[in-house]
Amino acid sequence: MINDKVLSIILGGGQGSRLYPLTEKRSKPAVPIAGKYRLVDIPISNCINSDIKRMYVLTQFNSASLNRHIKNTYHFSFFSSAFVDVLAAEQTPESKSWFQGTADAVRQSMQHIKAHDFEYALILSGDQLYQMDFNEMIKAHIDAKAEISIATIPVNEKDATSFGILKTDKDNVVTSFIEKPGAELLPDWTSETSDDMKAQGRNHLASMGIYIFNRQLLIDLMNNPETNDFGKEIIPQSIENHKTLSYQYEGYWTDIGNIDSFFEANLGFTDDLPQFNLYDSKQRTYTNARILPTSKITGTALDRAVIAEGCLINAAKIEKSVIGIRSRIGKDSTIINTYMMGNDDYESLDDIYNKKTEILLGIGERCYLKNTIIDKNVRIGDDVRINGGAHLADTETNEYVIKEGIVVIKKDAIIPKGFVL
Ligand code: ADQ
Ligand code: ADP
Repeated sequence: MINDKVLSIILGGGQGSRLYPLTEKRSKPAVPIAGKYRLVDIPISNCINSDIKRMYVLTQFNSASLNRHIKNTYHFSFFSSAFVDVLAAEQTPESKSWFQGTADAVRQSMQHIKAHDFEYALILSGDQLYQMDFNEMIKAHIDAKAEISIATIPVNEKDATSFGILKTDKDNVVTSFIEKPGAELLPDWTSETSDDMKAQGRNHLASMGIYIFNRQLLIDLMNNPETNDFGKEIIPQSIENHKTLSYQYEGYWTDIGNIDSFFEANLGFTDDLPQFNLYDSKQRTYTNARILPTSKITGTALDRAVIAEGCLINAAKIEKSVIGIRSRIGKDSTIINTYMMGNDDYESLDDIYNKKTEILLGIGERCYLKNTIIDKNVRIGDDVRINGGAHLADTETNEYVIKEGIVVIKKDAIIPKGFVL
């Protein structure tokens, strides 16, 4: 089987500054999404669904929550060669610094990667939401006798400046590549796309940051210490001498690398027909099987609410919101356009009745929260009103950050009773 010849390398994130403050206390792959998953579950699930079972997750710093999540979630049979291992930037006699970029992350991990028997390295981003069968891409790579393949997707002009943009010949072989071109260059970088894509104004072919490299080529390229990044250096420098195939994909795919796109992607799960289908038994999304109790909801008007397990909800209204595991929401509160990540644990009845903490975990009574992301283990007192939106300027305090009108309450923050924003 070809899948046995593939080793997957998941780029778990650099400093994660674009997702700050969600990455303040954890590494990017450990950021919770859709109420019960972590970012890293998406590429790992795609690999498992494609029968690729050897995965490294490269991350800039080693967070306890990432290690715990991987350790608690991905158990494989004793007799199988499958594994998901985290490789954090480490100091060795050869390298004393953190990863300088995506290629440098792979380079610094080559001693672990090379120890495996594989023919194709599948390099994936850790911050994208999509469901893709990698076997079709691998098959196209082998059939074309390519040395490198890049998964590509048509994008519109507005988005094109954020991606690597490429052009191909009639056989889908990449002939030129430019990383994040300025808007003035775009007219020279259009491609012929399908009628459906054209109708949506998607006339530029973007790299999805998903690559296949043949083993020996990857080893050779990693021997050149001058290159730090796939998009900026390796790909543009390789296309001339190494046959590079564009594998075009037209399904749902979104980059969730910043707060705005992360928020949109999470609220997307409340759509009538979410573009990312969690309810598909052929393409499961795996995560920690936490053995949580059912959610208990009283007196709440629910409209497009996605509610994870283990919640205790007495709110008046929840609209277009994702409520994560073990969330607690008090009486008469209203939650709109919000992604609440939930809690790592419950407070005991003793703590609650004996008022050991003044403000309980979760959201208090008579609160109004709109356009917010509430990180884990937050305590919001009674009568708090946070009305996020474009009228709020970007700012940061110890408790929250506002980015493009979205109010992000930081992990473990305590918002006092009666606070208004
Ligand atoms: P970007 O997403 O902007 O563009 P980059 O920031 O390099 O590229 O990130 C790619 C992936 O690698 C992300 O998952 C990121 O978290 C991770 N990453 C970044 N630095 C890392 C590091 N030092 N260690 C470990 N992981 C790291 C890339 C390509 C574009 C392409 C887009 C598609 O360069 O050509 O269009 O992806 O999203
Ligand atoms: P989840 O995936 O449910 O968010 P985490 O792995 O982040 O779970 O753990 C949630 C909390 O449970 C942690 O903050 C920690 O206190 C506790 N916990 C879970 N697993 C362990 C473990 N193996 N050792 C110690 N604490 C753990």
